[in-house]
Amino acid sequence: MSEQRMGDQSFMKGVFHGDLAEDLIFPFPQVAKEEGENLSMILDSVSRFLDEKVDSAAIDREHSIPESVIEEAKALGLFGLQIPMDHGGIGLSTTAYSRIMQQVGGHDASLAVTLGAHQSIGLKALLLFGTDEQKERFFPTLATGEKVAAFALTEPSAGSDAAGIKTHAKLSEDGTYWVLNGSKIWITNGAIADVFTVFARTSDFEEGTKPRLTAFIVERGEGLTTGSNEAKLGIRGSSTTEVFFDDVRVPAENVIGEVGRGFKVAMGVLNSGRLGLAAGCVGVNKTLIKMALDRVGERRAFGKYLGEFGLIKDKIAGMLARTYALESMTYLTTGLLDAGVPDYSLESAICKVYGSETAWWVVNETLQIAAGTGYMEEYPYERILRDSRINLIFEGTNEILRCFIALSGLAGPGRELSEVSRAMREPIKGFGLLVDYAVKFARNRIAPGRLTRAHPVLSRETVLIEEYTAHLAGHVGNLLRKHGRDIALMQFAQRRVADVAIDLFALSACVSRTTATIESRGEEAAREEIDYTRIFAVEARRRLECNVVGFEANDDEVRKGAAVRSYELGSYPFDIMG
Ligand code: MYA
Repeated sequence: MSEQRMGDQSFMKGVFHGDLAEDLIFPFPQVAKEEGENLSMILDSVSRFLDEKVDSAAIDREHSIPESVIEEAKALGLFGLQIPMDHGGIGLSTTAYSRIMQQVGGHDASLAVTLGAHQSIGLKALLLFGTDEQKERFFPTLATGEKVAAFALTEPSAGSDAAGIKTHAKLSEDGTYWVLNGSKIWITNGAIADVFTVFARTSDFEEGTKPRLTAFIVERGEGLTTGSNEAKLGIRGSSTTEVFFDDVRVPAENVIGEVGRGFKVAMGVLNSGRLGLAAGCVGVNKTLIKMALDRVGERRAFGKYLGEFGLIKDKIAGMLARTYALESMTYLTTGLLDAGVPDYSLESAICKVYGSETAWWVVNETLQIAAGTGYMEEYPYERILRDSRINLIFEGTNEILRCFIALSGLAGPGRELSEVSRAMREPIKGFGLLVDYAVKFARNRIAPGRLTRAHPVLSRETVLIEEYTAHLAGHVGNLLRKHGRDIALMQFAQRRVADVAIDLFALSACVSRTTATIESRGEEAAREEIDYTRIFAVEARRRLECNVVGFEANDDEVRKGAAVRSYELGSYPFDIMG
């Protein structure tokens, strides 16, 4: 691996260059012994609390989480999981935090979202970018849950387009405070939050130019009001409201990070927040798998248990393998973060997309196995299905995240190619660069990235990763050479690039984790892990083949044409009546 790649410190960004920076993903991260013991104890008490006190059907029916449940969650420390101990929190790593979110998410989505909005994103900017003074001031009450946090980014004109924010802040003449005006929508914890991380533009509005955003800590008080709770499809026990700022005075010392660098703060928060969501989805999947297994073991049809039918076995195998892939990629990424790897933005976006889609698929299949029972309100299936739908939307829609995965991955090779093309215009000055590029190009052809640390039992899966990493790098080069900057507008191609990246990361995570299991427990004891990896790899191969073929042969233009013509008509054009 070249030094520049090492410097990137992102496994997936390396993959876009055709590199497999295996030192970043091997060995599969383990929870440190001391934290593991602490985590087991916390998980025991959290599980007891969830089983004994959290009635999800009632929360859904009543559209609220009982005060007693929130109070007990606070008493258990669930509002301060990652806040450092010297500020009154438990000081857990991201891996341990995510494992707890997994447990909560697997039991009750409304509670998970309330806790997640507080600490996955609400107070995260303080944790990542806050000054010692700010932490000192806010953490003690946030850690105990005496105060609740929320993350206020989204606006009517700024959903996926986070840069479209209109809420603005103006510095007072004496420079001691900012005056905040505007509004936010769909703010989780809106009705219960006391402390909001708010993103506002601190540059004048100029059509077509990106604003300078700044992140502020804003306390509930004069000028800050919240709307009533929204009626929602799912996660009904969580609070979602509008938030209004009417000449709210925010002390200058409440700026988080640098003035004008708020977009970086927002993205930093979301990069880490998306992992909590992915972990929640692991929990949802495990709960559903348990429900599906109970069902197929007790329900009989045509003289057999459901579990004896081939099509049911197929569904169960898919659930197991996809959940294994999700769990592996999520905890591989939390491990990277805990190890101090600075850039995990691509990996966390992949976990969010794959987690939300896998949970959506698993809930649908579990409901299908339960058939009529699954559709009835009396049973939990339909509630879990409703609760799971939001995961594909919030913390970045899966569509916008696919574009982000592709474009962020393409940026490195894009920069390299533009440097090379500049060097070609000035071959004498750029000679060294051209030689480097030619050497790398030749090396990638003869010896594409290799995973030498994968266990030989997984050689087929390893070759699949290596082959398709080379394909991805090749197609990325072709796309960039052919379309240049226009690739930013080509979402069909971006989706294929993102889907290849998602499968490569999932497979790499499975291979790393299964290798660790084989090495520690032996091949025989790693039977399930090996089989889950194989099942996932067979599914992934089908998608990879299809996506790679699609780079050259596709019906993208036909689809675009059909869509655009329908926009003019405004409806479906046919009727059998003529
Ligand atoms: S909170 C609201 C969620 N909103 C979003 O997620 C917004 C989505 N939008 C975006 O992410 C961005 O706007 C996109 C960029 C990606 C579209 N990391 O020109 P650009 C850099 C690092 O591409 P844009 C909610 O839902 C980029 O490289 N850097 O920007 C709460 C570039 O840098 P440079 C990044 O076109 C729900 C610069 O920024 C990243 O404007 C409550 C500009 O980039 C990144 N990620 O758009 C949830 N992205 O200039 C509670 C961009 O140096 C959940 N950049 O080249 C709790 C969990 C529940 C558990 C559930 C259990 C069931």
